Amino acid sequence: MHELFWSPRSGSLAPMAILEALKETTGEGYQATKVDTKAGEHGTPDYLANIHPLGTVPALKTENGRTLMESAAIALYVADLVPDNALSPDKTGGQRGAYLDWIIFGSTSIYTVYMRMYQTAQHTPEGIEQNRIAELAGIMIRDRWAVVEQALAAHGRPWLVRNDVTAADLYLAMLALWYPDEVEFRRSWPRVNAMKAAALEVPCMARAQAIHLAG
Ligand SMILES: N[C@@H](CCC(=O)N[C@@H](CS)C(=O)NCC(=O)O)C(=O)O
Repeated sequence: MHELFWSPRSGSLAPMAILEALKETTGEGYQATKVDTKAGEHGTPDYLANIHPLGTVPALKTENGRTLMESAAIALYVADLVPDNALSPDKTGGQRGAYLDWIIFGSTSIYTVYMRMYQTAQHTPEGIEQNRIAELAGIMIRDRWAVVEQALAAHGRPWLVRNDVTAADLYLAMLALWYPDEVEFRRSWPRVNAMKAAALEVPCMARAQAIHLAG
């Protein structure tokens, strides 16, 4: 059985949603192991040695014993296990490239910028003001959501990759939830906001969100 190490309001939301989809479609459950980051459980020698060497969440212990340590890798890996390409386009089809691109864009170009906004101290070199780093991250994150908005406007679909939802939408919706100003988000990037709202209504995502909110 897969084991997901997760914590509320973190990058474990989309991976959990996809595990929920796997459970729903195949009956294959997973173990959700909550990591109390406020209590520092992600920094214990055991967690660092056996789960994640950087002490972050999420992490996924797979059935073959390998532990995946990147949210995007977990999302991609589990989505490929969901039957009938329900959350991931076929490898041979023309949508696969865009699908991979959006998840990796989310994890490298958006997630990392949020970390500069929310964990500013860890991302500030000595001698530089933390406020300056957070301010620059704020500018960068707006540019990046504008890229997603433009893509949705260009093809006119509610979802990023195809006419129905993929793991890329769930992943980007998770990131959209982290924006600090909901009103600004809705006003500035209405299509992304609509995609986020629609993603939260997908049953697997709604269940994962409920678990995360109950936290
Ligand atoms: N690149 C990693 C980033 C993971 C990450 O930074 N997770 C945050 C929560 S969203 C975390 O665990 N922070 C705890 C800490 O760094 O102390 C991924 O995509 O999984």
